[in-house]
Amino acid sequence: MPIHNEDIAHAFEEIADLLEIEGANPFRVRAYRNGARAVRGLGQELKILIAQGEDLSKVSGIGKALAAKIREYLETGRLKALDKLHREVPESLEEVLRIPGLGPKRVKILYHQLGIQNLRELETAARAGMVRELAGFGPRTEQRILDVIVAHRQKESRFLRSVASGYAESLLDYLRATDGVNMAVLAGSFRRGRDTVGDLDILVTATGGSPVMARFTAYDEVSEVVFHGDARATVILRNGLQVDLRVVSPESEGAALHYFTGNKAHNIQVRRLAQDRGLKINEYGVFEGERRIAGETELSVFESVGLPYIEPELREGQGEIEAAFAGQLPRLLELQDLRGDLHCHTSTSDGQADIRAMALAAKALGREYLAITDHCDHLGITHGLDAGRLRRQCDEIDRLNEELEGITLLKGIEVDILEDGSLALPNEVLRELDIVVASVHTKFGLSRERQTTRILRAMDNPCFSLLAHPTGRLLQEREAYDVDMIRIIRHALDRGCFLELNSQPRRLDLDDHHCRIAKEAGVLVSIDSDAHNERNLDLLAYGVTQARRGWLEKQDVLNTRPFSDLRRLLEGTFL
Ligand code: DGT
Ligand code: CA
Ligand code: CA
Ligand code: ZN
Repeated sequence: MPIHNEDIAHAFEEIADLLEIEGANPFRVRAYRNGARAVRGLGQELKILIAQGEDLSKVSGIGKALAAKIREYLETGRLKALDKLHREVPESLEEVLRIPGLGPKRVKILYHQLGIQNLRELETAARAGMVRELAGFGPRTEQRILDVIVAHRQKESRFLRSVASGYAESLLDYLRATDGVNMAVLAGSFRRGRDTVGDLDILVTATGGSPVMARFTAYDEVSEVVFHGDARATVILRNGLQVDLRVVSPESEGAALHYFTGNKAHNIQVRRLAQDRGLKINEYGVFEGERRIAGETELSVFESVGLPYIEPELREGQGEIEAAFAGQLPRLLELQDLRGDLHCHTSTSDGQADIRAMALAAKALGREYLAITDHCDHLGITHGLDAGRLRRQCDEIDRLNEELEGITLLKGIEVDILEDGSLALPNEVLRELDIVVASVHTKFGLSRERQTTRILRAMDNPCFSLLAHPTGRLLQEREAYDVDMIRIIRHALDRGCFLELNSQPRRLDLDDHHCRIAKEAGVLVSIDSDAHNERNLDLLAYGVTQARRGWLEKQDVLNTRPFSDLRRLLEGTFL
């Protein structure tokens, strides 16, 4: 994706909006708005103008400061000023800002006077009649805000698994505390482990007469009841998340669980197998004529059509039925198979805890090893390490390894892959390390060919160990950059290096599809937390779920290896 004038204008407008919310000097705000207008009015792509040697600072509305910003954006694909604002202003305010009719001026008032940080809080305040009291708002504006929020919610697409799970847990606990309820669990895409979910599907088994339906629709967080029947209801929570509830009696538990876990393609295949045997499968059971022959457990459903149990993460209609019949279902990776974590940050760069604290926290989670991989000093990453500071960090790791029992620290770095495929630190520095985690943090917009070659070339460096977050995607925020992942996977095999499955819920990169390709190619995947604090070390659970969707088994994953084997494998990446 080349950078167009519109991209730059848009970034300037975003800066202006965020500055205005922060209450910045109005002249600064106006400068960015004027800059956006000037850029849109140029009539010629900025890249070309610069190549022609045009002095942008002379263009009316741009000036010296913005000219420098334009160059920064064209060269790096980012604006530090915008990144900084994104860190300062609550991210959720931007969803408020996107509501038509709510410009930065009004958002600023809502934020500073009512403390509103997101749409949900705005809706609550509007329903409580607090918004109309603000200067410049009034009852009609308040009503319009509510209308827009409701319409917006219907368009709201998918939710991150990590976001949905927070809401799901409290709702499940609430339902479980209802008279007559035996079981309340999630089915649907959540149970299949998808990284985002369209809605939550809750299955409850309860004895007849349980008040669970009424309790569900009366749940505190429900903002709208879409449908309400005897065995089925659909509601929308205040954050916009839709929840479907199905209630069945306990003897249908397995059949219903299978039916509502899906996906559709998997369900259709299983139903066909049943038809071939003269059976009928629905959410209540497996039937031969009128007689129920299975359905209490999911296993009984599978067995009724001659299948072994198939894990929910595999139920995508992507060959799992065929594999099951061939006796070739994978024995899926489990969280406790992971022995270590090969990517994390400390307060030496942009993390929040020091090395010792990270080591102790990892040990408490049962990890046997942890690679310390702070950012290197490049493109102004806050407190990135240069060669000198890295050497001091290595000394500290040596000391800690002497002192700490039960966990081994690896000396590492997260080094930038530059545009030409070289690494941002010289090999004489990298060679001293146990692991070199390399990643793309700039120039996301290169063509597919150039982006792919850039990464292949980086892998050719004998110091390269592991490609972090290989596609750079940020779920619901940024598309993957355009690369030929198949070629990268093949090259990793040739070079004896590894690919990461980054466990941050917004990354989960590699995705399930590429995990499966890596496995088939014989390239080991490393499931890492990329933790920036002690708490995030447990994000590995998200990575494991994604890995399971990618059919990965214990032997397909680098950090299931005991430390001595890991060492050897990492040394193999050094020529
Ligand atoms: P999502 O919500 O878009 O992330 O994806 P799913 O897979 O959760 O889809 P959803 O919520 O529409 O349906 C949940 C599960 O229930 C789905 O995996 C298959 C099953 N299901 C839903 N409706 C039907 C239906 O009419 N027939 C059959 N056979 N299965 C259904
Ligand atoms: Ca669903
Ligand atoms: Ca659903
Ligand atoms: Zn990182």
